[in-house]
Amino acid sequence: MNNVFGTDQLRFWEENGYIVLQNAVPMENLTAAVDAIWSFLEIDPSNPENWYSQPPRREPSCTKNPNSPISEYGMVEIYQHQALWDNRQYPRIHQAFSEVWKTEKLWVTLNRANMKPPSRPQNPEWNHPGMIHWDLDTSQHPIPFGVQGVLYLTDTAENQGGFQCVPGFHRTFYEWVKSQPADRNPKAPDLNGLEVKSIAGQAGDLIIWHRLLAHGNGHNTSTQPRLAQYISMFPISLEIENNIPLLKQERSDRIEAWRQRRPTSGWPGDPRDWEHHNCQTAQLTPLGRKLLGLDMWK
Ligand SMILES: O=C(O)CCC(=O)C(=O)O
Repeated sequence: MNNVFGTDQLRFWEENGYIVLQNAVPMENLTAAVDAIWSFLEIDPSNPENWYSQPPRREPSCTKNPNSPISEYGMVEIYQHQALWDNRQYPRIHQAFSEVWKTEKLWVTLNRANMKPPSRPQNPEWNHPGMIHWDLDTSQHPIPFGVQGVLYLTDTAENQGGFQCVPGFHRTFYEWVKSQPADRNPKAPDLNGLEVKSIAGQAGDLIIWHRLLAHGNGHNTSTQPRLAQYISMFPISLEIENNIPLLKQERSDRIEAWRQRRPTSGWPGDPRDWEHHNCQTAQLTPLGRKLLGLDMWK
């Protein structure tokens, strides 16, 4: 496949720490993923009253509504649906991650989706202002390179609760950190002096970001829900390749999760076990089998 990113986009990536691939998947894939999220949530989206019908789980301590399949950040506990797999195994998405990693030998993350309804006074539990964090411990040395990604399933305005980040922070982090107290939170920055930008996008935009960018999702003050699927890819690290028992364990955890339509270990998961009861094991293409770890990259 031809490269999907041009020189200007790659320059933008170096500079800002994120990059956007437009039309990452066809429209029918987006529609299927949106339908899957609503079915999973047992919500008929045609009536806006329904968008609020699942009370959100409070993150990260899960003290409120611990059995809900959706969190106050809009994280939807759906992982193995065919529609999600069809996006993961879409060749253009793999090509984008291959260009960022400079290798095609990647595994895909078995991550979830997002649905954030608009805030409104009647549903204060859904009035989440948004969050900014890192998914890694930024006190470690050195911080290994890594990326994360999100696919916008519908057009998303700047005030619709979509992806937000501190652009360029992957370059300025090391200077910035010298100005911070020793007991700073290594998972979330003090935002004083940092500029958070909301990234509006169209349905089908895939945003890939450097994981050193402080990031999160925003406050949905629009009139439409925000819908997205998280997709990232990573090379099978040498450490894992060289450590056969670890590779076996990780592979079998992934394959079992796919086969049983359940999350891999470490995710909150869905107490209803909806995917296990309502979905078939997703069909994988030859690329999908490699991205899962069912077949090995040669
Ligand atoms: O919802 C988003 O776009 C950002 C999600 C996020 O913060 C994460 O995946 O760590």
